[in-house]
Amino acid sequence: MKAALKALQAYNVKGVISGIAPFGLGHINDSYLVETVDQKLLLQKLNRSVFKSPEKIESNLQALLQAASALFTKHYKTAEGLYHTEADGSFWRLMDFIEDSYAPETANGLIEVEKVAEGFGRFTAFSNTLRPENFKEAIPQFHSLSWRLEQLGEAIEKDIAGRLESCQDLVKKANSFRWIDAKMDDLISKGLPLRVCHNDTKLNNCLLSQSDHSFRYIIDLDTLGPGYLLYDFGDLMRTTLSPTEENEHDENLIEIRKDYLDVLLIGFSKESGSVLTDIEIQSLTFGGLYMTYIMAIRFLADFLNGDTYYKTSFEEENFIRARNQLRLLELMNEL
Ligand code: GN1
Ligand code: MG
Repeated sequence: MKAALKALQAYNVKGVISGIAPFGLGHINDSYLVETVDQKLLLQKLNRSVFKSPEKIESNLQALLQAASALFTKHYKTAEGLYHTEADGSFWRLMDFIEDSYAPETANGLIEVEKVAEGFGRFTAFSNTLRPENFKEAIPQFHSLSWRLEQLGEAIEKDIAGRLESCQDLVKKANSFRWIDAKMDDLISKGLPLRVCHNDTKLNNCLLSQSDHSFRYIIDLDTLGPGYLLYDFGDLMRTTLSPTEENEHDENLIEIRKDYLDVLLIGFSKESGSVLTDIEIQSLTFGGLYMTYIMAIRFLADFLNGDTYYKTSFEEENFIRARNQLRLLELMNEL
């Protein structure tokens, strides 16, 4: 906590700090709830092995938040006018903690789907006013499926953790969906436009009001930058259509709730519709296949690499995550 306290000093927080406690469930960064007598704040420590160039995130936040949208929670600046500060070799940032709100892990009811879809739809309408060339890719090639498939290939070849034998079926299944990569290339060659995307629109990156589920804020802006709209709509499909969490043990519980997809499309289009191009509208649901596939590949590669990227809470977790994404992908492909 010493480093956290040191980081907090850079933001000139008013009042005595009465508590700092770990908070939240993200797979990558560490978050802390900071309490003073009169306010609650969220302090985050950036995962440096994932985000190797924090200055890119800083630059994206500067470009984004100067456009001052009510879609995002307040981010505090240091005396130097920066959102990040370095303390004990780590990069930190400080935001308002939003009370009476929650970040859903799975969608429990159409009202949640509607509000999250509207929230990300509003984000899309807003981000249409931003120019992709003013934003940087925080992680180069983050959503390039070709690159992710290459990484999986390397992981298979090295089999560094000696796990290949145990996941041959998943590797085979994953290989049967390689056509998704070719289809994406085809869409790009047909003029799919690049825009500023959130690039991590999983359900729990949207804060809803605890009282009436209304949309509050879009959070987790680490990967915000150039991208294709189908990434954002696709990650919403990936994380809302099944009632299961990413690490669900029982594969048979994975299902596609068709009515959830209908509400997702209606809510998202209602808020973003006027800024979407025809090719984007036509490729929205392909995004579900693309994002589910890319996550399957990433989880499988991390399992083969011995769990070096995602936080895990049990040994088989990345195997189970990959298996579940592939099951979800099969079901989506049957739609
Ligand atoms: C990571 O940080 P978090 O949990 O929102 C990952 C996303 C994945 C997601 C899968 C920088 O997001 O790309 O979709 O896990 N973020 C990064 O749950 O790799
Ligand atoms: Mg994140």
